Amino acid sequence: MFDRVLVANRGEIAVRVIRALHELGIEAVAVYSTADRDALHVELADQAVCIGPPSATESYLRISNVIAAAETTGCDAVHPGYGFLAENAEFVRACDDNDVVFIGPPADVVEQLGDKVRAKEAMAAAGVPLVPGSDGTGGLDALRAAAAAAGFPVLLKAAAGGGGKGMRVVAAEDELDRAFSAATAEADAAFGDGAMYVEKLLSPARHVEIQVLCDEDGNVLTLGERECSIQRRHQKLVEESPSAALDATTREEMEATVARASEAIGYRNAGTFEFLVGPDGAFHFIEVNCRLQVEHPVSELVTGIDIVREQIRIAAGEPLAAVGRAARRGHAIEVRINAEDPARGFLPAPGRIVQLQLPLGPGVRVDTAVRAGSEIPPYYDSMIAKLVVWDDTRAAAIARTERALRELAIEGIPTTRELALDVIASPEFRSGDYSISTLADLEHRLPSLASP
Ligand code: MV4
Repeated sequence: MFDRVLVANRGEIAVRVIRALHELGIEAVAVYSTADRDALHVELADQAVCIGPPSATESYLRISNVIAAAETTGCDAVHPGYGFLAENAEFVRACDDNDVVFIGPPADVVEQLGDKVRAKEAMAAAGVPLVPGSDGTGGLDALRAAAAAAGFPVLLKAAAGGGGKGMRVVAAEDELDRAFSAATAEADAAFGDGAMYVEKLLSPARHVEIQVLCDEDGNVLTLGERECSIQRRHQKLVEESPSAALDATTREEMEATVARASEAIGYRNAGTFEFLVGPDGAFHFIEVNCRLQVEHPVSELVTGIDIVREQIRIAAGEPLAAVGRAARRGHAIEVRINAEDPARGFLPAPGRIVQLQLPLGPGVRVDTAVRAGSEIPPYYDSMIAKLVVWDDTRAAAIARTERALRELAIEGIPTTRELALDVIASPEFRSGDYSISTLADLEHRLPSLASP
């Protein structure tokens, strides 16, 4: 096992990883920008290294600084968390070159799956159902033919994109030209790669993902699904497991598909396979996330497996204790609390938290790095806490989520707490019958968003 691990992240996920390290008897080394000098992750770590000024590109994203921090403190491994360098193949290679274990999949796997077209090719070869669309990237003519074959409306997607970045809906043939030029330019500017592909737009659709763990011997454990359809502008707001969209047969088919695909591509460590589930209940692969995800606690609560601990054990060469399907029990719901102002179109609203009362009690977990007096810096993600709740049934978990959200009190900055309360109270959420467009449809009649 490792003696000392660098935590290459900040905020709640850095704290989450430090906790797992300490429980394994491993020393944690934090990195921080000058904006995070007084942050909780710095305080909880055994050592901390300043890696630059507030701007993420000059600190948390700067590979040379992160590697230097690992080297100078004698770390055996690096945990990247999510975001920042978590899915950066160049960073994984830099770790390899410096004999620091990257806690995640190998560089070539990260690189292959980062290219969404290569990922789809690999999935097709493994017999994973895809959304109809182009076989690869192409110029306007190739994409026009693929779009016509799939049928409009289509989605134009950037091969280097993901998570909704560089995506465009094209309603009809005569819009393809303009959309293609704009999307190509945008993707080129954002990713340095303008390559495009098309897919038929699946609608209404649900966003359902499967969590997987793979050890260094190639053993695979699937931990079931997370339903992530409640989102606005590609930011998930509520996640839950199990999903009301899946019956037992479909769930097993999805998990068997993911297990087979993981073996086929030589996947290692924790990963998430994203699918769209159509109105007919059929599932279609969209992408793989080669990292620990924000919503991982939902799967932890229904399986009892500490995913971060398993990531560390796997990276140290230890085998999975169980393979196949992880046993699960009950229902888990996660609500993200963001420092955003609903009165200003959910613009990030950094500032000082004056008062903080976190919910406690049975079945309640809060992952956060903020406390009373914390200054939320404007440079990073606006998510400040995750409320994660477990209970025996979905109805009980919903009641518990409402109870915990009401207990939560944050003063000093606006947050998405009230929006979350409204969503949880909505008949759409309570019925379990919702899709990725439900929140947008709901917004105009939610009390928290009513004009004063
Ligand atoms: C789609 C889709 C519908 N049809 N692809 C968004 C994130 C990225 N992982 C893939 N995404 C989607 N791909 C096809 N062929 C719907 C989404 C999608 C979405 C689209 C618009 C607005 C919100 C969305 C939320 C989740 C998924």
